[in-house]
Amino acid sequence: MTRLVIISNRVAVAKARGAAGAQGGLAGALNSALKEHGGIWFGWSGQESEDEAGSMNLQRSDGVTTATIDLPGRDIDEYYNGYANSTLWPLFHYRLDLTEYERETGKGYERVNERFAEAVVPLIEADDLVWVHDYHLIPLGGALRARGVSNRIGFFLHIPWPPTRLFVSLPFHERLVRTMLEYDLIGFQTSEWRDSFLHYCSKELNAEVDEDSGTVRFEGRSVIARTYPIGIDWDHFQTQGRTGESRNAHQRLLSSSRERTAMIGVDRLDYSKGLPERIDGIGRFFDQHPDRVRDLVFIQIAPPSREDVKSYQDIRLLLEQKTGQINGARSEVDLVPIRYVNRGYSHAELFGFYRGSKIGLVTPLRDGMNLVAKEYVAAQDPDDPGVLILSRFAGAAEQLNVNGQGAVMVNPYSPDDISDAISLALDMPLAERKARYEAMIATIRDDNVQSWTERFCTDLKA
Ligand code: ADQ
Repeated sequence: MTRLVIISNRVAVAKARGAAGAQGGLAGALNSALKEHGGIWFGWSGQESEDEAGSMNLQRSDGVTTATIDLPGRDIDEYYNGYANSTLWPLFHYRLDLTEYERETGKGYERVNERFAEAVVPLIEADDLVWVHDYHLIPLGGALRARGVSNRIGFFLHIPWPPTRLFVSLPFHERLVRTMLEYDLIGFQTSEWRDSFLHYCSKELNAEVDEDSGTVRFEGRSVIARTYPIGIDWDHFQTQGRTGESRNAHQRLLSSSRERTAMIGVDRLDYSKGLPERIDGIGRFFDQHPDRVRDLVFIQIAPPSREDVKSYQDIRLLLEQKTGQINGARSEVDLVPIRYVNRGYSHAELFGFYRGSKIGLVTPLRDGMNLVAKEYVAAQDPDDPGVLILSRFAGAAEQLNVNGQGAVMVNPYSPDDISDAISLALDMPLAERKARYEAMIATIRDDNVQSWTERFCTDLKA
């Protein structure tokens, strides 16, 4: 069988089981694909190296080899905090207002991609399938080709691809996309992101594009762009839901919310997730229905992420302020309307919290997919399911908005829309909740992360 070489910014080794935390499903799926195919997972260790050279750390466990390198402090600043998280992340989430355009960090980004290529090339064997992940490593395919790697190389983008008129604000945009055309297969979460990419290739590069097959022909090479919506690790998640830890979390949530309906949000603390806008929507709901403060408790779980980047420090402050304002205005001695929890939980605990919450509020301003939406539905009791409220701007909307059934769709920028959706969900009769749940559950169960991995690898091989 062909070996698999996975390359991503960070390597999520299955150390202690369940400790993979925020990467849970994806890490598990890639680990199991690696176990099946045999192969290597290569990436940054997350550590800063003492010197420029940096050595490689190889580890083998359960038939999977992980290879990591440390990065010098300057590389971490320029590549990771800089270009990846202060330029590409905001730009690809349509946030030109937060995007920084610094030539120096752009150089650092290219330098680290070269460093990655240099380190990983000796590990690649003739028939290996190479699979590169996400926006940190867009130019890696080109860097590998320049070193003579002629294997099949695929790339998957976990985040959106922006519309051409936004993307061209990036200095050297053409240089970046040209490197992408060195891959054999490029995967996107939704057809919207794929179409934006094809549009760019045709309009800005004058490439020959076949929309149906997703083929892009350019300067003698051809690459295929397709959609592979990522899913959750259904079996693993259900197993987590049967643990004592999960049942405990479920009980804790129920007993603490008493007669009130619990509504939950679970996100990395990131401006793309629409958290302040969500709080505004909840504020609007309480303004419009002051008598319902006693019916609803909102629980927001949001562990901080990327804390070295200023826009992330800002969003945290803003969220604390907005939550504090509503709680200040609406709390009673025995009641706090919003519980804001600044930490992460295991998937077992999240399962229990989702299960105990009759409303799941997932309102990103823009999101590649959003697996929390799928996890929320997967954790529901089929005989008494809760209601998912979902942003139309999440990639998951392409699958979970099924002819007006499925999730209750909202525009996350509109507090009135969020308020209306909460009203609808609070009063929704059981029959409708079941019908909406039924419309979503098959795709969440069957289009899981294993079938996602398989589809991508099969196409890459072909
Ligand atoms: P993320 O932006 O991190 O991922 P998401 O898909 O919602 O977003 O979450 C990934 C995982 O993190 C989920 O399994 C979730 O349970 C976990 N997680 C999120 N918040 C958590 C919390 N507060 N505590 C514990 N765990 C938490 C990126 C893209 C997404 C895309 C994924 C996968 O931004 O659009 O869906 O990659 O491709």
